[in-house]
Amino acid sequence: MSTNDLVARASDLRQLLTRYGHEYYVLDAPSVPDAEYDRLFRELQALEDAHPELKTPDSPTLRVGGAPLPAFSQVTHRVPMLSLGNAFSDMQAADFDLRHAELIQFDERIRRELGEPVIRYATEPKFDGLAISLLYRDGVLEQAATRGDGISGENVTENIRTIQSIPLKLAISQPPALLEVRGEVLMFKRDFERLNAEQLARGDKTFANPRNAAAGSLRQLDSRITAQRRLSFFAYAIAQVEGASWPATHAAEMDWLQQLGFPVVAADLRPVVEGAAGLASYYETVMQRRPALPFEIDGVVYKVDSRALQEELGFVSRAPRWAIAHKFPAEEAITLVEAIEEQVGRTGAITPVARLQAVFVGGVTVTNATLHNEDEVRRKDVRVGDSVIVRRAGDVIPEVVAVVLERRPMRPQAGGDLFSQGEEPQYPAYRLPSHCPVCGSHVVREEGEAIARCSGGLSCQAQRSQAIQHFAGRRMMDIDGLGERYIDKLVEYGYVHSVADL
Ligand code: JCF
Repeated sequence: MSTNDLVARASDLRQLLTRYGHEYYVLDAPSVPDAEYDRLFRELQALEDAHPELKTPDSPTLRVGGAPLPAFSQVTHRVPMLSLGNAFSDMQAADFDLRHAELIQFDERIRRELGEPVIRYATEPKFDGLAISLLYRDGVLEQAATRGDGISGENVTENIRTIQSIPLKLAISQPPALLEVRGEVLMFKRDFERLNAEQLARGDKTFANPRNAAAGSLRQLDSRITAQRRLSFFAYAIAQVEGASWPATHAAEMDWLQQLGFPVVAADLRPVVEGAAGLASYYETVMQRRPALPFEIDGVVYKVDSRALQEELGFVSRAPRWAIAHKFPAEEAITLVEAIEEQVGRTGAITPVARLQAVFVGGVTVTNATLHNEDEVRRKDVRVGDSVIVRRAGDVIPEVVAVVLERRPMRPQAGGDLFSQGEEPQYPAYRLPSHCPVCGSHVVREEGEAIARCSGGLSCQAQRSQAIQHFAGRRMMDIDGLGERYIDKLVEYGYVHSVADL
């Protein structure tokens, strides 16, 4: 091939791969099989390897990562990365005005300052990830930086290029001379689960939540590691534009970002609403949808939709006066393990349960959290006296995510002397009891099983009681008035030994 042909082929391949990648990773609608993408990718890689002068800063081949950096360099943000003021709602309150008092105040303040009767707000989920700033010059990604302290952050360009959904080149023929886009890097829940399973299988450390996993993956000096983690991105704002006009509303800005090739959150999750009532109903809707969303959010964000009105409102110190974050109840909290006890299920399955110092998490007060099974307790090394991160998402059973090891109660090591004053944990590692805590029968755990069981069968009061509960329950005989407590008493006092006695 002539040099001209090579240049043209490389350019065609880049264009095709960019389009197919966008279809796959942003639109979720691939138009070619994976094998075709891989074939073209390898062709471009081979071309660039043979003719390094063909490499360009927007080449999809950069997405596999490159040589490790000695350290991240610091970059000063051209436009500071601000924070948002907060509002909270008390969802326990029955009355609308009490439940959403802070929202009503926010809307009143804005209306008063603008002298407008009704304000239109752009809404969006508040992503629980890491804020990133992306700088495009003449349509090509030039630099990506973390928020840092808001004034300067770390240059993570190499790592950001490995995120498949972030355009290396804007999807328009006449790109603005300069465009700075802000958004959030995060890890989808399913990618987080998969990563943790892989880490576990490899004997590497697992991450406590998708946010930590995203942060840990983005802050790798070796971008080839970042490339192997599935990170995602959502754009949520423009920080500066040169050489194109800035859309007149936030909603139009989001639509434009989408046209330029950026992933933005689905349109039904970012409606434009009116007034405090519109905000409140959006908040309650998103809170309902939260557990089913594929990514974690810690609240929602409201912005005055009109850019003209935003400019009129301006900024206070480090936050815009025209936007706030409206937080959801936290899904994670730290509390103390007071005891670890075992629960015996209907089929004898023994589940270790952490008895916790009461803590408000996920909108309710939690005093127990499941530890799943013996291996899980040992893997997480949960002990009495430990401070633990408890998580309750949606309606799922609260669980202990991790121990805060720095807070573990320690004592001087037994047998230590002047020269070896080590410390050891005050409480021993957990062991499943050898006998059922309810009936004293042997506990057995079959080879290859995660679950240990009480071998007592229906001679075990716990198994009997739960068998009867199961029989009387909604999914079986649905016997009115025969609930858990009543059955426990009937079994405890020996009035009922089996369902036949009912
Ligand atoms: O997570 C978001 N949707 C979000 C977070 C959107 C924004 O416009 C933000 C933000 C955090 C800080 N703006 C700022 C200044």
